Amino acid sequence: MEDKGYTFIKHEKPFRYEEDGLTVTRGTAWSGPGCHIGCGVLLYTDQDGRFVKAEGDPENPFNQGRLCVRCLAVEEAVNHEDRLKYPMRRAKEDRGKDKFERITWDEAFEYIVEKFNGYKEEFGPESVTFWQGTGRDVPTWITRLTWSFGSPNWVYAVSGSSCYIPRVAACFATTGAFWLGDYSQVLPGRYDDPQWELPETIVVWGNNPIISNADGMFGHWVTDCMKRGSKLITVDPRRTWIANKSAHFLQLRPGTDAALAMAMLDTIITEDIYDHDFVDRWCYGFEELAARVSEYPAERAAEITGIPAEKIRCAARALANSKNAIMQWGLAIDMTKEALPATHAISALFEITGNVEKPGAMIVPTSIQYSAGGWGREFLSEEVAQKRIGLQKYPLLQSGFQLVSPDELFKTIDTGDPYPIKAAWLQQTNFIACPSPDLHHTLKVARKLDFIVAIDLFMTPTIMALADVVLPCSSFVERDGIRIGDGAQRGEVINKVTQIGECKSDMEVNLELGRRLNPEAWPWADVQEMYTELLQNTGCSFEELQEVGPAYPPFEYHRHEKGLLRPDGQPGFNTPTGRIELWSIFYDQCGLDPLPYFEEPVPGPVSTPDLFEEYPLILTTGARRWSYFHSEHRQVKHLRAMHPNPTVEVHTLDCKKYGVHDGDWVWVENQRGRCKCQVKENNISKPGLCSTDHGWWYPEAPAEEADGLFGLFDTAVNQLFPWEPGRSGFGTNYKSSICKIYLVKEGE
Ligand SMILES: Nc1nc2c(c(=O)[nH]1)N[C@H]1C(S)=C(S)[C@@H](COP(=O)(O)OP(=O)(O)OC[C@H]3O[C@@H](n4cnc5c(=O)[nH]c(N)nc54)[C@H](O)[C@@H]3O)O[C@H]1N2
Ligand SMILES: Nc1nc2c(c(=O)[nH]1)N[C@H]1C(S)=C(S)[C@@H](COP(=O)(O)OP(=O)(O)OC[C@H]3O[C@@H](n4cnc5c(=O)[nH]c(N)nc54)[C@H](O)[C@@H]3O)O[C@H]1N2
Ligand SMILES: [Mo]
Repeated sequence: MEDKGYTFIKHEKPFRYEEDGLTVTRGTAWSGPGCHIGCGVLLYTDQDGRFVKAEGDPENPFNQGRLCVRCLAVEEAVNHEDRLKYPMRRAKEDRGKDKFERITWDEAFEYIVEKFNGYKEEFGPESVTFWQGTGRDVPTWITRLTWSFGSPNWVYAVSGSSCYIPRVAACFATTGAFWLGDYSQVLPGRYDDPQWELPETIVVWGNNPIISNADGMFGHWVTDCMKRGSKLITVDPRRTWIANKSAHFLQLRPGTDAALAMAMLDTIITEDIYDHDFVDRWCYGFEELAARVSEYPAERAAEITGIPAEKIRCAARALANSKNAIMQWGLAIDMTKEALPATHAISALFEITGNVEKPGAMIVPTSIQYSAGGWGREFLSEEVAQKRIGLQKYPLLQSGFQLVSPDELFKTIDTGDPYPIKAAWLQQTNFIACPSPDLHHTLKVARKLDFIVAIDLFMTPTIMALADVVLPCSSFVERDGIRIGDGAQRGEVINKVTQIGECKSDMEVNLELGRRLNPEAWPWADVQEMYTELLQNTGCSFEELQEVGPAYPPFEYHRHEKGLLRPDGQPGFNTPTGRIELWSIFYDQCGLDPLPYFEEPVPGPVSTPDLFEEYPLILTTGARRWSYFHSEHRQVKHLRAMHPNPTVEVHTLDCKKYGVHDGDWVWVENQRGRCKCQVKENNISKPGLCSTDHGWWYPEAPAEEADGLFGLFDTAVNQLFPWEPGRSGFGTNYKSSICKIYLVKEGE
């Protein structure tokens, strides 16, 4: 081990030991089944090598022994009889039919290599595309696979890339970094570390951290802080548990977040309670911002958002007058069409109040990963890189973002313009059932692909409808792995404790396939050797980290003052002006409005009043559930029991108005399509708002496409949404639409 200033954990026991006739292995729970964070776990196996249970590891500073319900039930998912256990192949004309045949791994790899190389030769490497879903643990490996094959087309098939990416894009464009709330997670001593200070205020904005634990953030850090005295401001159309515990609850109409943020900015500026010193020294464009937000006094925002003006002002004052504050924001900000200006406005709230790079405020964690944002870009030629789909239409994609514009990709697959797309590699995504809108159109277009390979833990509607080759993937207890970066920066390991069927991990598969496609890019003998290369910043090999992880990089506050946020070592932020750009030079150069703005969601009561007469309820979708990660876990009995069917939350007054009752099956419909849900009568929203689940399908329903594709055609809420991103190419309205509800007739 080499000393690189990292802090390690002193464990009492080795990483593997015996206890009461079981073997206990310490490690991390990271995906699959799906999860964003990677909690410290103790994994128990019996004498036959069978995985028995997972428990939280009290020695791990990240989760301190706590686990969510999906990890407590992970044994059921791992040992489930429906797991894919060996590679399979199906003739292209049998897509949609349950006609897969078992093949060997070698046959699978050889077939894929032959196909991919064939397209490369005839149509160029850009004709082969590589798809992932939400960032489980695949970006590092899939980018290397994509780029070392020579393709620029790395795909995440959600319209407007509207998960996390809009927030990251907006923060990078305007501040040169991405910001996280400081819950002490970067310090191994956590809440007891003397450097850390408790946030006085936590603003929970379009996020439900207790349930979603999103993007590297462990939700119970919020309750840990609440217990120590932090006050909350919550911005959500639904009265969540956290909203009920908040000093200020701003119950807004979905999709109006930017208007609310601008009114709060206006209050803070006109009442002169912003941080003058920070704004003078570190912000650019304050006067212009002040002029723009003066168009949104609280009274105007009250009309738009439905929140009384005085409530908006009080919340703005509480934030501005706090010694330090965290912006705990979430997906709802990305899932609005003009997500970029919304993010710009919301970030300005913590920026002009000086909640930057100080304890208990917003921080930029030290990066462990030299591969952040993708690994192996050097294998992609600049000439081919310019062919990335969407780059011409959306200049913002130039700014270090390596993904395609998914909206443009579907047009390209459909039309062959500007070039043919022939193949797709699907890794960790169930795209027709979960991220992609416009199900029938999407399916029709995707079917034009000549060759589709998927790797997954389970059979899914996407695989049944589209895949020509299926590869069985390991869960996290069946593989060695590492977790570096993403959210709370720390380096740690995932340890293999069992084997199911012939499953291989994503990393083994990418290494083995990558080596066959471009040996130079994959020189390692095995995954452990590959991990050691990636861990080089920690000074540990994979095997060393098994014993001493997690590894924490050195961290300090106020880095903008010390020249630690810019590559040239100058003080300030990594933007053209060296300041936080409230007026963005980069947006201006991309032909976008350099200041935040608000645009009404479409469709909606204001933007499309005629449609709203026919579909008189506001619709939001996808609020996270404890027991499911997106479209996963529906086969896991004890998790399914917690939430057996897709639901639509309807207010009591609307239940009366539309003649429906709790437990009734209804159609939720708008001008684009409909889906079937069970009514959950409650009053957590205002009357006039419905909220549905997302990602539903029924693993127990008939599988073949002709028989409904696991019930998907009835149940997919994304039939109600189009491929339609915001002006920048980022953001879309999955969480702010309109609908009507009516009872499902017998036999339907
Ligand atoms: N209406 C609406 N739609 C939404 C949302 C919403 O709020 N509302 N949310 C959106 C968001 S934010 C996102 S990120 C997308 C998510 O979209 P996706 O990430 O595509 O999510 P899933 O549909 O769960 O697909 C994940 C698939 O990967 C498999 N899998 C899990 N772990 C592993 C693994 O380790 N290896 C491999 N190879 N496979 C694995 C699972 O079995 C599953 O089939 O959905 C979006 N869709
Ligand atoms: N259990 C579980 N955890 C997950 C996931 C999962 O599927 N299941 N998915 C993971 C993924 S990929 C993501 S992106 C994250 C997302 O996790 P979060 O960021 O927490 O997002 P959601 O739960 O979709 O929505 C959060 C809140 O936004 C509110 N909301 C809806 N519309 C609006 C709006 O227009 N404005 C505002 N301000 N609020 C609104 C909802 O009522 C909800 O309470 O969760 C991750 N974690
Ligand atoms: Mo997401």
